[in-house]
Amino acid sequence: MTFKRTTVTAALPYANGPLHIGHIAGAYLPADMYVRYLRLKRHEVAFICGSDEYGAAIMMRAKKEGISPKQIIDKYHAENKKAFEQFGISFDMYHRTSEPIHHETAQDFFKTLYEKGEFEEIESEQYFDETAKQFLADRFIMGTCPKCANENAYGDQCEKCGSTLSPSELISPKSTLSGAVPVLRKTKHWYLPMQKAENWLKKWILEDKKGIWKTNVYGQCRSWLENGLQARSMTRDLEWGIPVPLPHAEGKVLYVWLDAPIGYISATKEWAKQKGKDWEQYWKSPDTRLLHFIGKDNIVFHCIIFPIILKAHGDFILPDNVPANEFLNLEGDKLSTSRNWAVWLDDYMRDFPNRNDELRYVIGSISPETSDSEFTWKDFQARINNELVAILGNFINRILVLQHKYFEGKLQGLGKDRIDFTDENLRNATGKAYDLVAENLDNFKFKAALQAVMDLARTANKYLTDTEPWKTIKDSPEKTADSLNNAFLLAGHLATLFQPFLPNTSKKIFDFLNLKSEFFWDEELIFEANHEVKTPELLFQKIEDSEIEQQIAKLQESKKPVFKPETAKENIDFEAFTKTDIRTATILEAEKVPKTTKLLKLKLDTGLDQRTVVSGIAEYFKPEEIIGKQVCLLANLAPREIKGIVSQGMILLASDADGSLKFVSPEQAVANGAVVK
Ligand code: B3M
Ligand code: ZN
Repeated sequence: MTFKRTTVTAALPYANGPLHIGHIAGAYLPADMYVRYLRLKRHEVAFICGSDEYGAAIMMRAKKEGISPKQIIDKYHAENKKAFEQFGISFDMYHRTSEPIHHETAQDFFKTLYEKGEFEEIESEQYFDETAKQFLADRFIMGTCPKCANENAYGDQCEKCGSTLSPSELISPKSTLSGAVPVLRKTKHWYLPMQKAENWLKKWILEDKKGIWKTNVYGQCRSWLENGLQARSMTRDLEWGIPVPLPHAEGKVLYVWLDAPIGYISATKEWAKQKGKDWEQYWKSPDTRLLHFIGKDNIVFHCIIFPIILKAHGDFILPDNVPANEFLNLEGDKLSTSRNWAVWLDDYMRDFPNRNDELRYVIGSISPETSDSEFTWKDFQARINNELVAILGNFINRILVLQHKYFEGKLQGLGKDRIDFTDENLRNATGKAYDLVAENLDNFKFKAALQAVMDLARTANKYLTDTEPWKTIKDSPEKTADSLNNAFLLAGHLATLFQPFLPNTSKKIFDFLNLKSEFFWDEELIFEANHEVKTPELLFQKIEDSEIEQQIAKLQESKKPVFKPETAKENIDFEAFTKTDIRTATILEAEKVPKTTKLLKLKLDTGLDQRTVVSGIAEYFKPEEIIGKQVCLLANLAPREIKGIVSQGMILLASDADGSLKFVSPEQAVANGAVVK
């Protein structure tokens, strides 16, 4: 089947936070490289994306930041759209699901399926928060994981042991909105009976896509299908979402994973309207190829649920391929927005201005295509310095320097008007590189494709070393001119081949070569005799150790726990406070309490007397290091026996962000027994 056009979608990022390199590696850079490649092959492409602006993820961020969901999506839609543009992800349309055209499209979709009887109306019991007066999405219920006893498991997943849960499995569930214990309340929703689609899905995926879809994608679909599909509710009791377009559906919205993929269609509609094109060609014509670029956590939604919806609606094409990537990890740990363990795209562009291609190159070289991969700043530096600078940059610089040194920057025709390869090995190597890059990109193997281009750059350097133009210039300048001509042709093809991966670098090389700024894949690249190339500039700057050290320090800094102060206690009146008798005291002796790990037995001079106090500070202080230290003591705490020792009072300590304990002491020594008031 030869396709007339390709619709490429990239997962709609939730507009609930900034973009990081994991997003770029997972979906957006592969999609961009692929689309740039298609455009260079003169294919008709629609590259579609936008912000995913509904669902619990948005509401949770709004609650966390204490602002409305609308404010959240406006903030992060604008930020992410700008960051994608600045980084050079070349969408044809970056839309957003809060736009009216999307509401209409998603509601029409729902109504069509409803009227075709594709949904089952089911009444069930869901958790309801009587304080917040709303039903609770799974993410808004927290409790103890039945599998690992993690007390902060969510209603849909335990992040500690990774188990997928349902709210009813949680032990002592609580609402994260109000802290109340939720109650079960009846509610009606419209379910998609996915099990009814199993047969055609098994044929379409397990047979027709076998050996075509990537093994990580095919494998996940197979396990979903072999485990049997369940009916899944396509509506939710949430305030924030697209209203269910039915009577008696107040307070109900479309399930975000029903509306979001339809966002690809509404975005295409908007784009086609602006371009005077027919959107239906991109979603309904059998001669259109539909590709979804996503991360592995979105596979089931794009390979099973969305195709069921498309097919149920009728007359839509199904995705031809879904080349999902695995995850990118960072410095030995999972990238995490919530733990601020990330390289934020904005930060990168600010810290490394005009060096987007360097990041594209590194991420492209470690693309997590079939398994998770690792980003480290040391590797970032090594790949840039040892490959981009030392191989590609060095080659381009050398030939420009030599051409100006020997021939005033003019390519010598050597009796011909047009300059083409005279070295057949080079011509063949170049032709092979095009074939290798095309074959790998056609199969979404970005790492291999990128390395094939870099290998041609290695061939170019070797060609220079073998032909030694700096030596042949003495006896045979024609030989030198000829070698350099071949080298410049190679440089032009390198620029063409790097275009999908390093668009800015390609433009720079074409500029150095004094050629137009873009070449189609199959376009002839020939120099005229006496073509003048420009004076050399550096293509890349080396990454210095200090730059990397600064980035690693920044990451370590972010590892420091974000301090969450304990909830404030209720107010007391002044009289209650006056009942406490807090005094300064000096530690005279300190020793570990036998058979315990946390306790120290202290002897204090309280100014009133000398007394023994047992304190749970053995994990934070060595006995010998605190002798002589002046502390504050709650002196009139009733004596109590601890491990057989009568403890008379309590030392005051502050629990720091990392959980460590620090003494509360007067800033200057005062007399023991001084009253703290
Ligand atoms: N926003 C999930 C995600 O960002 C979701 C993708 C929607 S694609 C239609 O991982
Ligand atoms: Zn668990």
